[in-house]
Amino acid sequence: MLYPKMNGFREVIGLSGFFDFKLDPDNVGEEENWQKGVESSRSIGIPGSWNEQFIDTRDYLGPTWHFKKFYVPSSWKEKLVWFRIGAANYYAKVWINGKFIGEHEGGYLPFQFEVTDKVTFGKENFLSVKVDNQLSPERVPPGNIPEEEHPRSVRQRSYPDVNFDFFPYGGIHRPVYLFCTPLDYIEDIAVTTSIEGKKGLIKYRITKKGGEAKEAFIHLGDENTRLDQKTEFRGNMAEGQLTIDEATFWSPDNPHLYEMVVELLSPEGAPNDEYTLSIGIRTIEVKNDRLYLNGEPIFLKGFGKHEDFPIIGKGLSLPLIAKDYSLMKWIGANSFRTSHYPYSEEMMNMADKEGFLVIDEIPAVGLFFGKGNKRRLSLCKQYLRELIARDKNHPSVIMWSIANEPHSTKPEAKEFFRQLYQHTKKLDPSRLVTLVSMFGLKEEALAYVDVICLNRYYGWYTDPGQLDRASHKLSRELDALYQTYKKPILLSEFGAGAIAGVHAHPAELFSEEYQAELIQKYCEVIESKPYMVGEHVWCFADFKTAQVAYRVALNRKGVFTRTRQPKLAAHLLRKIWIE
Ligand code: BDP
Repeated sequence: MLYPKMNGFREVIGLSGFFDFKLDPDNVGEEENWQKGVESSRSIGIPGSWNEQFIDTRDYLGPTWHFKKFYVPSSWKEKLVWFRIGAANYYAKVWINGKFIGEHEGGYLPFQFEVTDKVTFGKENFLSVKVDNQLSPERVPPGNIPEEEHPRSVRQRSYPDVNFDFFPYGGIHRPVYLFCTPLDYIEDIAVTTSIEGKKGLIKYRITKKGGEAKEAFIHLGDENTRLDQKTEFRGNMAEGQLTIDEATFWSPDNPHLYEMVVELLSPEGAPNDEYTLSIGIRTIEVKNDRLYLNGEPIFLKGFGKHEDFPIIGKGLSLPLIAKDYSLMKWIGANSFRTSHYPYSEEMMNMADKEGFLVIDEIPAVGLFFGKGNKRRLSLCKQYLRELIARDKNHPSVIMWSIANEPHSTKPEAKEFFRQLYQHTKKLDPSRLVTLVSMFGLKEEALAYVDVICLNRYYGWYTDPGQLDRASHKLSRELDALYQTYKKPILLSEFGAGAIAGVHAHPAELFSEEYQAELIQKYCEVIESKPYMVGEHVWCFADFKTAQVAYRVALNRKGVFTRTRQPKLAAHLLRKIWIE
C-alpha cells in the first residue's frame, strides 16, 4: 500500500484538523441517520484520542461519530478519488454524503477506499466516520473477557478491563487524507534488496490498475548513481532487477537511501503516473545463531516503546517523533520494537532516514486461547497482511513480531503460531520472524521462529529488591533457552518502575537507583552470552495504562518520563551503549 504523495499526477488534501464529534452510547446513530450529521456535536482535534480531549470521555470506549465538510476540486474530475485514514481505533465505518463507503477493523493500520462515484466535484461534501472502541474478547487486542474464558485474579482486573498494559485510547489517531490518482495508475511497488560483494541488487515488482499501460520507466539514483530502466508489464505486473555496481549499503551508521522513481507510460509512451520511493539496500539474516546486517554481526540496543503522550493520547505528533528519535540517538540506541502494535507511517519513514532497526509488531497482545481462537487467528492474519503491505519497503524493518506475551498455556497455542509464522514467511520471505514470549522454555511455538524474543522481570515482579538473585536466574534461564532451541535470543523487555525524583540508597523498588542498577545487571548478563543478539529495555518512556492498583498513575518503567526527561537509567544506558 503506497502512502499518498503529491506529484505531477497525484494530489493530496489533508482533512486532519477539527471534526465535529459526538458520542453514541446507545448505538442509535446509524438507525437515526447520523451518517448525514447530527445536532449538538462538539469539536475534536484529529489526529487525537477522544479520551484525552474532554473531561467526560476519559473512560468512554463505545461508538462515536466524527463529522467534517470538505471540498473536492473540480480539477479532479478526470481522476480517481480516494479517501484514507492512517489508523482509527478500533472499528471504523465511513460514509460520504450519507453513502456508505467502507469499514475497517483493527486500530493501528491504514485503510482507504476509492470514492470517485460518491463525491461531488467542486461542491461541499460531507464525511461521517463512526469509530467504536468497545473492548471485547472477540477483538484483538482483547478486553472485557469473562472470567470463565480467561481466569485472572480480581487484583489483575483493571478499569477499563483490558487484557494488556496500556490505555485503550479511542479515536482517529493518524492523518485523514483525500487524494487522487490518474485513472491508469501505479497501484503498488514492492522492492527487496540483496548484496553481492560491492554490488547492490534491487528486485522490484510494480502493479498497476486501469488503462492500457504496457511499460514503466524506472529511475534510481543518489548523488553518485543514476540508473534508468524500462520494464514491461505482463498483465498488471512488471518485475525486474536493478544492479548498482558500487552501492552504498543502508545501516544504522550510514542510513543511505536511494530514490526510486517509477513512471507509468501510456501506450504512446508518455508518462501518465509517477511514484517515488526511498530505498535502502541491506540484508538481514540469521547465521550460526547470530544476527547479521549486510553480512556483519549486529547487536540490537534499544527499547520497547509506545505511542502515548498527554492530551494527544495515541494521536500522531510529528514533534514527538522527532524528539524520540533524537533521544534514542543521544542514548546510543540503534533499534526499537513497535510494541504492541504498528506505529505510524510517519514514524517508520523516519526510522529509514535516521537508521534505526525496527521489529515491527502486529497488535496481537493479550492473546488468550479457547473460545474465539478461529476469529482471533484470522484477525492476526489480516493484521500481518496489512502490515506487510504497508511496511514491506522499509529498510529499517528487519523483523516481524507475530505476538507479544500470548497466554500460551493451552496446547492449541502452538498450532496458532505455527500458522501465523508460515503466513508471515509466505508474505515476506526476506525478513525474520519472531514471537515475543513470557513463557520462555514452555513456549513451544519458539521452535518455529527465527529469533527468540523473551521478556523478563526478575528483580521486579519476581524476586523484587534482590538483584543478585535476579541476575543469577536470568543467566540460568537464558542458557537453558539457548540450549533447548539453539537460536539467537533478544531480551525484548526488562526493566523496573522508577518514579522520577524518588531516590534510595541502597536502591529499592520505584527509585531511580534501583531501575538503573537492574538495567546494568541485566546488560552485564546479556553481554556475557554470545548467543544474545540484543537488549531492548522496557520501556522508552513512562506511559498511561488502565487504572489498576499496581500502576502508580502510569507505568513507570520508562527510562524517560512521559514528557521525555531522562531518569538516572537514561544516563547509565548512554554510558553502556556509547562509551
Ligand atoms: C510485559 C508486557 C508490557 C508491560 C510490561 C510491564 O509485554 O506490555 O507493560 O510487561 O509489566 O509483560 O511493565
